[in-house]
Amino acid sequence: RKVHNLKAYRPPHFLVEQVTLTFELDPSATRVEALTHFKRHPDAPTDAPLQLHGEELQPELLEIVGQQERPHYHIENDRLTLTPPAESFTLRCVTRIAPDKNSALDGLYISGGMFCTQCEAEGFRKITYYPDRPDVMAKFRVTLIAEAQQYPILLSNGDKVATADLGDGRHSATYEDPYPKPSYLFALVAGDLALLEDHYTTAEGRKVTLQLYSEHHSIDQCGHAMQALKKAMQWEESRYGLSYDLNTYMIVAVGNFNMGAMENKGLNIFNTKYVLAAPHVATDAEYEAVEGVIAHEYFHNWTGNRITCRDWFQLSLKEGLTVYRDQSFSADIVSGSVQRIQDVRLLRNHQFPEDAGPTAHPVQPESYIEINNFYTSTIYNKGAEVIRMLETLLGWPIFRQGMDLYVARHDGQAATVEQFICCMEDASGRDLGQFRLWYVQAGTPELTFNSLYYPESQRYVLNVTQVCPPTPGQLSKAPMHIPIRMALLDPDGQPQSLKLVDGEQVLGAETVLELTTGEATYTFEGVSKAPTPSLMRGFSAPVKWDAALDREALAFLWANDNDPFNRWESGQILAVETILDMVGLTQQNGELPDLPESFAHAFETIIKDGKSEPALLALSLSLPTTGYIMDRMDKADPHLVYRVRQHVRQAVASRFRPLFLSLYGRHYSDEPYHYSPANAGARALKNLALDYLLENPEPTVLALAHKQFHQADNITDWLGAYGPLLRCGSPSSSELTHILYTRCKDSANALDKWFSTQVTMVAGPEALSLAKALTQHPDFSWSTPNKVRAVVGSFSGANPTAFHAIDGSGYGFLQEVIAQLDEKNPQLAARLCTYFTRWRRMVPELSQPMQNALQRLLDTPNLSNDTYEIVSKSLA
Ligand code: DPP
Ligand code: ZN
Repeated sequence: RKVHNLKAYRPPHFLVEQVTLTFELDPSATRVEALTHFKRHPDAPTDAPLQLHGEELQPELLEIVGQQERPHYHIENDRLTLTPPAESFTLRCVTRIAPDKNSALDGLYISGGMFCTQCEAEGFRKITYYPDRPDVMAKFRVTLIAEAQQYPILLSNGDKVATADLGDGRHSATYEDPYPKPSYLFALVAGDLALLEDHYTTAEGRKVTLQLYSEHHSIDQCGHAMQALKKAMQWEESRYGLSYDLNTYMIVAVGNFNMGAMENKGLNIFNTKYVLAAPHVATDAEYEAVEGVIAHEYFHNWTGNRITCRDWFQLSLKEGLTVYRDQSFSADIVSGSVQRIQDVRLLRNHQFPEDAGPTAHPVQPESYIEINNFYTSTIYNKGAEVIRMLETLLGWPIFRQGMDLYVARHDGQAATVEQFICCMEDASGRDLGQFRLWYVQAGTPELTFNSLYYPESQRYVLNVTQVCPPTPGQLSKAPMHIPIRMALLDPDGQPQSLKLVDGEQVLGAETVLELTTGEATYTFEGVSKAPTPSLMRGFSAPVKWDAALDREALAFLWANDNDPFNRWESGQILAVETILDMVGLTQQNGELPDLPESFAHAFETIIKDGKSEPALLALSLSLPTTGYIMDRMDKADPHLVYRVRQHVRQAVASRFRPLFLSLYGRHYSDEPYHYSPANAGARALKNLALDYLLENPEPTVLALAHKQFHQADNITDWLGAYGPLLRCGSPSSSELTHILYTRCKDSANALDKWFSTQVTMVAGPEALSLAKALTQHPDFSWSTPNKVRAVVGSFSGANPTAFHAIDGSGYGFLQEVIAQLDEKNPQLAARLCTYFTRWRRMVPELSQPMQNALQRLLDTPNLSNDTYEIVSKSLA
């Protein structure tokens, strides 16, 4: 299979100045005419051929405008090669495509009766022959022609410049986008859609019309997204001084979509999951996610669209940077500390395992077979952490100057990661040579701290070492440039002021140490009381660390650290260590040990904490996931970890039953649902309490849960009661399942949660037959990625005991699903393969059947590049 290498990058031989597209939309035979004006790249050799991409296409017509004779060309391996007639010329190309047969949801396809597109990364080549690479930026003029009755709304990028009634039942609309863009940002939509409209006036005085389109029945669920969009526009102006640059900003909600959303210039296309929000269809977490994704796509207008990527190896240039920006936005509008903890949880649950597995790759990958496989947590979330470290190292004002320089220098260009770093260097005057390693070295660095306090000299010595484990193709690593944000807490939990021996200045109560070597020692003086170190505050680098703290110190930090992230983190470490100890004891003795008193006491202090905001407290009282605990084991046994974790939950739940009951009562509300961060936090804490209480489902608690389920007016609370009731095997489950179905049946997004909650919460062998049965449900569809993710994704990723069934039945199910889906939708199939990639880390009785499932996939005939790449790398 063809491997694409960063080193092989060459600029294009021909650039495109203008492309004029005309679509005659027809579900089974859409005619696409492209008039593309090419101009030879100034550096290209004069005899360079013109090379165009095209997949699953046949040209019906190919001619050079103004020339009688037909051009010479040949087509091979999805490439059309043509001898150019001149330095600059216009090619007319007509292709015919069948959107109704496009089940890969890549290129032009049909979702719920509407035409829509997804062109990132390489979908445009399924529409017409074109240099489908991001460093070719062109002005687009697009005319859409379609039946007026069936497709009254016609949309494309930019401003609408003309409309016409064609007299034969068809109508047309023409759009012009004044900003040159790569083909991956092209979009069109045609359908019968409802519109929600609003306005925003930019700081520059531009009056922008904001349009949100969705199916008629869900247009009343778009208000939250509209508010989020306005907040994002305002936030970017105040934080970055960047304003929107067209007269219209359109967002279309689409039911069948592979990704979360897509930042096409002026015409975002969104998975409905990240647009629609109403009390009965979206959970609190989804209300937050809508704000985050709306902001993410909006922020791409500058970091992605105005400045795009030179090639796909630079993907994190736009994605890491834009995730960093949307995270900062959410931190500002929701809660900084809650947001930080959630971002870290996401990184640890997805990126750390990826970085420790067979598909590990640097933030700037060196090679790929299928670029769609590289829209990963490493590119997005680790990429965002790398940007965040730059902000930490340079400080916000200098970082912002670097951003301004980046925009000033590269606006209108297809840029590289290297150019971005150069801007940060030029703005700060600092050498970021070593920092660049974050982009090219894969793997999660591991820090080990050791410290000693000398009361006589009032000195505190902190020693730290770093190592980065080998990853595929990278056996040894150089030390990285790692910011360590730290403080030394006195016995009251207050940070003491810091002064390094030989250092000129007093550093204040918190400082950032810059580790650049494999080992370093820092000596602080004037430390009057034995301190507890608070290290990596705010998660100052995407690393793992061992702070070498005993349980007492962890409990102290869990209760007292004035850094909210570290307070949460200390509780997580304490829980992981406690559970791992108990796992060891269970293995030795064959029976579950009692919950250690030390943990119970520490937990009690937290649950009695009256000061923390409820959302933070809910996070603090949540145990680390089974997956995260397993990552800490050489050979992971999901069944054992699950059992021990459940045992801890049950022990805590019965011991603190009165406290959980009082938490529940205090945060219960009869008010009608209204989303706000504060309300969401209260619901989270209340539902967490109920979740614990239902570990011991006695009548009082069951009554509370049923009351909540029957009386609540929102899906957050329905699921908050329904999920744990299902898990504890309440006899009312099937009745509740039916009631919940009737509440959800009119919303695909609500139904997704009806599906996923069932396959997640039903434990053991029953879950597999349930998952299989649900794939036969009339509301399930293999063509809708959200549905596949709700059933197959939740089963494989969120139900460890069922997926890892010892007879291999869970693996067999996933493997068969992947093999079948691969023909229809390779991107989705390849995503599902990631549940198999960590097979080497499992206990032998599981790793063997997992490996077998991967091998059977590899042996599947006609495997797509997408699936082949993940499977073959996993087995390598
Ligand atoms: N649509 C994806 C995102 O916004 C890819 N650009 O991240
Ligand atoms: Zn993005």
